[in-house]
Amino acid sequence: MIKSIAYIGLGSNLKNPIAQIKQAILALSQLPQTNLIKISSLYTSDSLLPNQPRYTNAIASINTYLEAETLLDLLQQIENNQGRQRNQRWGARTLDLDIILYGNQRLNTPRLTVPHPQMELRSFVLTPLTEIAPHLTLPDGRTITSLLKQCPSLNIQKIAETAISLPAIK
Ligand code: ROI
Repeated sequence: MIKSIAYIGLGSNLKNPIAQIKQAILALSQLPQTNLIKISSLYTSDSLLPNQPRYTNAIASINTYLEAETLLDLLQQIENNQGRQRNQRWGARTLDLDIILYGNQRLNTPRLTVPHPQMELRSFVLTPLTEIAPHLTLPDGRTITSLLKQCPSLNIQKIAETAISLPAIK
């Protein structure tokens, strides 16, 4: 099996978003064949869509032996465990977990596109990603810092240094 570093985006804008994200980080730390490496600070930002509450977001990096689609299955289970209702695409949600990057791979299957196709428009992905992996580049060679410079801010604000302290959950 091959070990990959993956970056997971966490987001919530319903039912105590900070608690949702902390609980999701705990669940990530318990994934099989996976180690949590780093967790960014927590940030709030305006929704990309009008008339939704602001979101709270963070990024986690993991080392994993799971295949990308197996990882996706387990992330969707975590979302469902935290009461995610899939009624409207793009609707407000208790928890959203996205695979942003999976090693240096490009994937395009009916369920999964990696790198995340909208990451360059998402300050709430690029800002925490730059915080934990400032020298990261995409499979096409672009740097995340160059993407962040051209990305709309969505009034992003850092609200806490770290989502959770790692020793507390190990
Ligand atoms: N907007 C922000 N700020 N953060 C998100 O995580 C987020 N997720 C979404 C949409 C509705 C696109 N907007 C978002 O799914």
